Amino acid sequence: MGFEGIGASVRRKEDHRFLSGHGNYTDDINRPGQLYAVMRRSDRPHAKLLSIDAAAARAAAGVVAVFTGADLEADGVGGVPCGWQIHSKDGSPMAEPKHPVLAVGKVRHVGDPVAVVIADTRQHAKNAAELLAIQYDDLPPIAAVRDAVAPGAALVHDDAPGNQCYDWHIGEKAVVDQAFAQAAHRVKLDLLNNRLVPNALETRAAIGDFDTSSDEYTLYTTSQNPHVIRLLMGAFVLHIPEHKLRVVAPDVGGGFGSKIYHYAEEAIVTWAAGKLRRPVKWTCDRSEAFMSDAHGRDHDSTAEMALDAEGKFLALRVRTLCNMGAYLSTFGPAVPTYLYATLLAGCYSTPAIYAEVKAVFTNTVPVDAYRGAGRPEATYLLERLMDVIAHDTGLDRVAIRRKNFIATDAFPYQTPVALQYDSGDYHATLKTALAHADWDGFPARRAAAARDGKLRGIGMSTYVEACGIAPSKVVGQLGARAGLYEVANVRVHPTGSVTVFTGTHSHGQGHETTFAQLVADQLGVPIALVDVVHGDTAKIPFGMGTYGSRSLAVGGSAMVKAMDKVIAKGKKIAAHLMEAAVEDIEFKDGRFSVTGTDKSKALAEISLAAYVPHNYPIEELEPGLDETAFYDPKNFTYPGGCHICEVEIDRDTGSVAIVNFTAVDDVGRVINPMIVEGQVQGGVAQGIGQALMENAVYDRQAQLVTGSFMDYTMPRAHDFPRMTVATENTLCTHNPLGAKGVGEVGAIGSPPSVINAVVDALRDYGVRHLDMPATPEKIWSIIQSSQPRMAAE
Ligand code: MCN
Repeated sequence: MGFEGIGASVRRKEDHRFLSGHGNYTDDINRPGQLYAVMRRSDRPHAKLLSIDAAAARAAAGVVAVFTGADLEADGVGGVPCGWQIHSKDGSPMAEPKHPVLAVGKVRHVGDPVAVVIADTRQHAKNAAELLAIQYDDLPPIAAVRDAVAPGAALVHDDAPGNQCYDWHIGEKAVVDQAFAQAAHRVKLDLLNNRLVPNALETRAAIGDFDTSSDEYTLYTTSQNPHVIRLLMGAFVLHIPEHKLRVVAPDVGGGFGSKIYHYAEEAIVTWAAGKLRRPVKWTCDRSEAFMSDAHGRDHDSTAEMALDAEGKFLALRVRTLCNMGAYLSTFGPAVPTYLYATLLAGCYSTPAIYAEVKAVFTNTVPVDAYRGAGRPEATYLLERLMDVIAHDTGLDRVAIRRKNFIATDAFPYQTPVALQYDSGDYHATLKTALAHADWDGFPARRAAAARDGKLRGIGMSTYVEACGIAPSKVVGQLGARAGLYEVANVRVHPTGSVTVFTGTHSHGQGHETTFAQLVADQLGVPIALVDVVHGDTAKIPFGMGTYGSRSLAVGGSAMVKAMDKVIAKGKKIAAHLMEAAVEDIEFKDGRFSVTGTDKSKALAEISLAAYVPHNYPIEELEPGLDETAFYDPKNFTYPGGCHICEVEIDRDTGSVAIVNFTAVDDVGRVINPMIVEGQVQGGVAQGIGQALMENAVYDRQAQLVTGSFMDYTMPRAHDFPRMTVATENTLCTHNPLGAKGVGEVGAIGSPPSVINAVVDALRDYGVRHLDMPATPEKIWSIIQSSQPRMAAE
């Protein structure tokens, strides 16, 4: 056995299970007597729901039940709750219209569930769902944010005047306005952040079960945070006390944020299982996922920077209109406010920042966090603005960034938009990235490409992100309706193997390996003897799940604290067994020893004594070696870095090939370098997807025209180059591991670097900005419609 502790690139323990087909996903679970649910969804974006005639569906083969919104309402089922309340700048709470589990009175987006058909087979349920006769009275649909705020726009919700959810702000407007009045340069950029569909490999699924002997409900679901689902669904939707509701999130095949939220289908199958006294299973198909999984991004922004004559930033002003979709998803309101606008300092020492964020309702699928959640939007805005500033002022792209970076000795650094960064070194990540990408050698490569008739460009993005959102007290003051601590229970078994119960949830991130590595490091137990249990409210203590790259920094820190307790108790037992003072016991590499002697005992000997307490200090110490710790961080962690992208554009087709990609990220102490590299690569792949291909498009009638993989372009392996991934490691100063998050850095840092490279490749065509995705069609049109300013070299 080689070294398996912190810093070892050990192979992922879970992969054998996944690669050999032994994963246990929600759809793999089948309960005796199980029925199948199929949702009938609205094909209208906005309409009054006049009537639903279910007679033919009820009479169809195999059908056990058909339920509508009226049935659920009559039974007291509540609406889908929102987990974060924002207040507008005038102090009023956001508009929070009711989100019925099944539509009542009105449908508000294509895909809004209207009725559920439950039958003995999925096919029977599907067939019957088509027999439902639904009468609608169409209302004017709204898809785009600008249409939603136009005077006289139809209302998505009667109780949200002007379609406004909130009108929020951060920063000092007067200070910023004054800085603009005195500035030598003012640079302005309008930009869109395209709407994305998350598309995890495993679509959502849910099984509701009811045990008549114990009156207990169980929900198996594709979730990133089973306890939060239990809390929201139990308390607000179905009114089931927590001790009678178990939520199990077994293996989950990717989430990227889209499986954080409590979805209507989870409540529907759980409620129906109770009514029918039989398990009810629902599995989403792919086209259904396009119109029912929460979407991501969808911002329409204006950014303005005021600069002095030397290019130092004086003030930043941002206005953003963001699309909430038809209803508020669990964390939707928090994304464009506390996860976006608070990041607008980026890695720059801009002294004054003012941002206004207006969130509006439209007849589209609800929008919520998608890998990065608000932070990619902030980074994209800032990093496009950097290049536009360079374009407009003639300053060098690298120089403008360096000139305005927060100095390496300025940490802790208080930004003007609430956050206090604890550590970072933006000069170091930039320098390393420039070297890896051979930035200085680019002109020669551009000239060589031009000789082959290709347009070549290079772009960078320097970013900071905030992850492991915390502390609970502060987020509570900001409107969160949940705590954001994490919990771990470390159970050392009598013969020294260990089970860790964590409140986080792994759905691709490799926690079963990295968390076992923490145990190997701290307790000296080989990872083969460590099991990590997550995702079942009946097994784990009340935890907050996985999102916002929090699992290591928050969940891992809770584990460290729990292991500290194990060691402290182990020392007392060891002191008793070896007849020494507790102060003289030290613990290292899995052994307790008496300082200055050759007396020592292995952890397994101590744990055996703890569970077989024949010779044990029973007067002072409880038996057992099983410790729990809760950890509520003092602050976020702040990874930062520099991504550099190099592209080549085919003039005839407008298609973009990424020929080099370099990511240098500072994620603090790294537990498993191989997993960290994989996380960066995955995030960058999603960032490249957003920048070049992915786009959820609604037409003016609010029909989703990119509702399948035929129309919604997902990047594939051949779209990616071999990436250079490296890390710099300034430590987080406030968690015991010194670790920062890594799960989202790739999706945050990469999109602006790609667009900056594309714009650079097109610089001779007078291009200053291009909205994502930079599709071949867009680029081809630019090339066709303008003459290059100068002949290519
Ligand atoms: N890690 C490490 N050293 C560090 C930081 C992290 O070794 N300094 C390891 C961790 O131990 C963990 C992994 O890297 O195994 C990711 O850790 P972390 O940054 O704490 O992120 P989370 O585990 O909380 O995962 C959430 C994050 C988010 S928010 C999205 S979205 C995302 C992502 O992770 N979704 C993913 N990565 C994903 N990867 C897969 N395969 N599937 C998803 O749905």
